[in-house]
Amino acid sequence: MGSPVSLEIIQNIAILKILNPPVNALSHLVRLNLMSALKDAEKNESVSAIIVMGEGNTFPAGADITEFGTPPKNPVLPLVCDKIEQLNKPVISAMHGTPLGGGLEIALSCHYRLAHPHTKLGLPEVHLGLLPGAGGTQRLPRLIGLPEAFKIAASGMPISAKKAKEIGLIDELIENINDDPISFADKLLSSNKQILRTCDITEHLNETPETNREMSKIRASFAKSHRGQIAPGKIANCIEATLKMPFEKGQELERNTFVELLKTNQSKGLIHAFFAERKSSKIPEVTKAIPRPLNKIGVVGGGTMGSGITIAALNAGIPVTMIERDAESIKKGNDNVEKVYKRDIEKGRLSESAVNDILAQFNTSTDFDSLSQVDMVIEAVFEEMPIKKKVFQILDQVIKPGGVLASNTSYLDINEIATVTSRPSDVIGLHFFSPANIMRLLEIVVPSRVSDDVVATGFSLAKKMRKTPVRAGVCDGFIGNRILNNYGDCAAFMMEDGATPYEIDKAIFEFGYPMGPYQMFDLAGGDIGWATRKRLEPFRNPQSRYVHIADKLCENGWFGQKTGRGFYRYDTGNRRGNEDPAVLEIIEQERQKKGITPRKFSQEEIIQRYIAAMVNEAAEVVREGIALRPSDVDVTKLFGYGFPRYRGGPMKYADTYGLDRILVDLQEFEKEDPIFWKPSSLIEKLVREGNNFDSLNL
Ligand code: 3H9
Repeated sequence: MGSPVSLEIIQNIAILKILNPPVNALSHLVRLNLMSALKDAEKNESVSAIIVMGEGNTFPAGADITEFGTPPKNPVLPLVCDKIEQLNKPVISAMHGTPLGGGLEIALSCHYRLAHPHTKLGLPEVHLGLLPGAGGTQRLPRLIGLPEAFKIAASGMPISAKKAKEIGLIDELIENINDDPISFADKLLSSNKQILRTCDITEHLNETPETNREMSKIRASFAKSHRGQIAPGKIANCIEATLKMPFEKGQELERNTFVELLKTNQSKGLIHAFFAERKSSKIPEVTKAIPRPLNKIGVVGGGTMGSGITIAALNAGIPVTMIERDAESIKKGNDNVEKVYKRDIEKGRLSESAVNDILAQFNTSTDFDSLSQVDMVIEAVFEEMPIKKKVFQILDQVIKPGGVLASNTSYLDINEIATVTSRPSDVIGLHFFSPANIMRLLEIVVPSRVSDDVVATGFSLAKKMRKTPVRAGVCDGFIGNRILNNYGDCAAFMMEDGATPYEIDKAIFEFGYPMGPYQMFDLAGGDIGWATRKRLEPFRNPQSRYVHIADKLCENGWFGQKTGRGFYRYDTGNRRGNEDPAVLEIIEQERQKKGITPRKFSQEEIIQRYIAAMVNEAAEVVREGIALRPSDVDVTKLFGYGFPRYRGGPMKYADTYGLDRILVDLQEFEKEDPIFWKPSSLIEKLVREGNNFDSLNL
């Protein structure tokens, strides 16, 4: 294997190119070779200037994340950056693609920075629970001032090259990534101002009341948007240190804080989430088959789900024909779609002409025959088996051979739906989450007779729509909703035994969820869960505990936000809702009927039970092969159900908490309800073997 860093000398200019596909991550081998190429260029007397760039797709997109957690090997990245900055020959970075994290830190230590206009520059370490650990927190404020540096490092969001030029992060925009840096170097060598070390710049390091005010404002806003996370505050501390200590001391603080953050469970959880998200699309069918084309799709149903799916497809550049049963429903579907684009225009996200171009790809019809030429049709009608079956019988008649027939069902048996068609190998489940144009998760449900290329087509649709796909097997509720039902039941038991829904919501919110389960049920609509409970009633184990409280609320017509009342009251137009004494009254009546004397639940116990119920069902989902691996459960819960990303997902959380401790909790709870709390045999096996869920993440 050749060196990942090449050194080419053109006249008196040394060009160092980093090649480590796919993203030119700064692995140990890259750092070693970069350091040695820098030393060669330094020693070579014919070299007057040095250009650093990335080969292929991008300038380095950061440190090699796979090396985190292993002992650091010299030369560590901060040393490479210092070496660049201290060279006595001008060093120019020529960036394209995504110079991120350690990649951008290399550029910050160069004496000049050039970037192609399409370049996206950023410091995304915060997304991994870390901070820029190779001088980023010390050099960026020196270049662009504290507030801008803090926003870039604490948001983790990349900025465009144009913006980078405006704020002084780069010196020039370049069109030709190969020739323009050489011209820049030539110009530089003929001037007398040649070496500009970022560590020596002081003009932005003035502590003014405005800077202090702005920093406090940004700190407060990140404390809210990154609630519960350690890294943003630490980033602020390091950035503010530029005002208080010399560069080397600031670097030391940064390095020590980086090492400290690397050891936290938050960073371990976020790094797990990074790889889990990418692993979820690595499934057997995708390696075996080529996806079918997706040039045009049909959507049946123009309600919330159907219109959301339509928008997701249109945004992915796929023309859509929407089917509804009559003119009135067509109008509603149309309005649902147009409303979203109107808002995009108002918010300045899209221009009017861009929206017109998108909507030119959108048709509606009441006639199923209009779908005859689509490559895929996604059914999003009422969640009732007879209705779904009727739609699939029609689709079987009208869709061209080879077209994919997909159902957006969130619970129902897709094997059964497939039986009404003459082509079960073309039938698949595509479970979108509401609002489908926004939510990243897509459960791809694989029935027993579907062909591999149809599954691969589902994953290809997800990619086009920039969704995060998870492969799920067929069972009631698939991965996400099946597990939700279990911890929903657990919450109901705690409520009946003494906790109020408000205490439960508070505990779960403070665990890191955006909202608690009862706020979520109110938002989604209590009628949805009610319909599922009624559908499952005939199959319920008569020995299993059942809590009637939610049904009682539904019987009153209290379906949540949409009816102004659910577990909370929304009568003042307040979307967060107020606690409702009438709900507490209903809960009390139910307790009395069952002779339950309410007891206190601490916040800690609420979380302990809630998570144990979630993990126990999730283990069954993995054991039965409904999810391919524990990390797929994590992705489902992170992207579809608001599990706090910095905890990595329920399975990662269980590993961190200790699977043996989860088992002890389950065994303890089992004493009060042996049916509900029966520990999953997978957890028992893993604990017996001294293993954890991560051992199954192949
Ligand atoms: C850092 O720099 C710390 C320093 O401050 C201090 C150090 C002391 N390492 O996302 P994709 C893999 S922290 C290792 O699908 P895209 C990825 O797993 C780092 N592997 O491509 C995937 O592998 P596979 C700060 C990495 O085109 C493949 O590359 N930097 C890394 O959609 C393709 O990735 C970041 O956090 C990495 N750094 O997006 C940037 N990056 O094919 C993280 C990617 O086996 N990366 N891989 O599944 C990204 O945000 C996106 O990958 C990027 C490309 C936007 C670059």
